[in-house]
Amino acid sequence: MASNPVTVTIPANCQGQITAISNASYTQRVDIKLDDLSTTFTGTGENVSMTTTSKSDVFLFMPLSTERTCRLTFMFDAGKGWQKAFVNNPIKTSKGPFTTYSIKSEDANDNDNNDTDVNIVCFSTSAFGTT
Ligand SMILES: [Ca+2]
Ligand SMILES: [Ca+2]
Repeated sequence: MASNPVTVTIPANCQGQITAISNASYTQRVDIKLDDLSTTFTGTGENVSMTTTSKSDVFLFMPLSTERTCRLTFMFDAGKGWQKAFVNNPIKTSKGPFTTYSIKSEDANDNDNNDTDVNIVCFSTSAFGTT
C-alpha cells in the first residue's frame, strides 16, 4: 500500500497526460498537484471517465527541463463526506520515450482495487532523433 497522497516522478523533458476512470458506486475524487498546476478529477460508476474541474476527461502537461513531482490524493464519498482511500503502489512502466504510471485505489472492503484508476503517460520530447 502506498501513502495517500502518493507521489510519482515526472521525468525531465516530458510532456504528457493524466486520466482517471471510476469503477465504483461511491463518488471518487483525485486531487492532483504538479508544480503550480492543479486539478481535481471526480466521477462515479463502473468504467466511467472521471472529469476535471473544467469538465475535461484529460489533464495535459507541458515538458520542463527538470524532473518534477506529481502529488495525487485519492478520496471517495460514501455519503459522509470525503474520506481518504487506500492507494496501491504505483506501477511504473518505461519503454522507449514513454514512461507510464498506473495508480489504483480501494474505497471499501471488496478489494477489487480499481475504484479510482489513474493513468499518467509521459512522453519524452528529447527522444526524437535517437536510435
Ligand atoms: Ca472496491
Ligand atoms: Ca470497484
